[in-house]
Amino acid sequence: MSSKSGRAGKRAEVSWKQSLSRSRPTGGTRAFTLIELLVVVAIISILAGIALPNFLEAQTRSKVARVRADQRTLATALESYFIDNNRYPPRTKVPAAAGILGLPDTLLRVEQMSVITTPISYLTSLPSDVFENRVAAPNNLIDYYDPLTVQHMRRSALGSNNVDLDYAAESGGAKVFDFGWMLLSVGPDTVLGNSGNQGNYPVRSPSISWNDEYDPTNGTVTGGNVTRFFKNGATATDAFRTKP
Ligand SMILES: [Ca+2]
Ligand SMILES: [Ca+2]
Repeated sequence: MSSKSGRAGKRAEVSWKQSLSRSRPTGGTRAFTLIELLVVVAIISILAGIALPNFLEAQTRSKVARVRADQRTLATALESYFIDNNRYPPRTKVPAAAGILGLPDTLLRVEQMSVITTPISYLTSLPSDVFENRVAAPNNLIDYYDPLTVQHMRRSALGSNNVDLDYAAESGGAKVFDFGWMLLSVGPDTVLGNSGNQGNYPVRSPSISWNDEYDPTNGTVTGGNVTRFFKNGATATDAFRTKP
């Protein structure tokens, strides 16, 4: 009798223990506590904080490399055009008053750099500026400053307020298109100048701070523009300060 009741008591004890272990919240033994989760979240955010700027910098660096490669391709196309036509393409529609340029009518009607892609395809399409992906076409293209515009900028840099057509007349007509072009990307800050204006194509105003060249040693994202000049290795000084 006593052994029977003892066995029954043990059984009751075991089932009580089982029910206790079952009723104990599993969260207490297996899941993470709030503190542990917070620590994990903190560690992840610290790691992300380290990795993200590196990733963004790498992205910016690769975009700059892409712009330089596109400018090199454009430069090759421009030089090929020059070999065939003995002048670089005029960037903008030349006004009627530009008869002094002595250019054929067909050229006077030419606008922008469409002559690079048609009728002879020196390039299948004009490369867009990877830093202007939020800008509407055609302003999202890499800007091209033709020799006429560069000469105008050269005169501005020298403190002369002569308009470009004056220079065209002085330099003997179409010859003005054989010297000094510039290609420009707005660069990592995605704008052309201090006032936040975007790179327009065709360029509306030739007044930019041309000496503001992008240099990664100033920081990956800085205000400078990425430019390429008519001759490999030529600088803004060559283009805007030196007389041809
Ligand atoms: Ca542009
Ligand atoms: Ca810029």
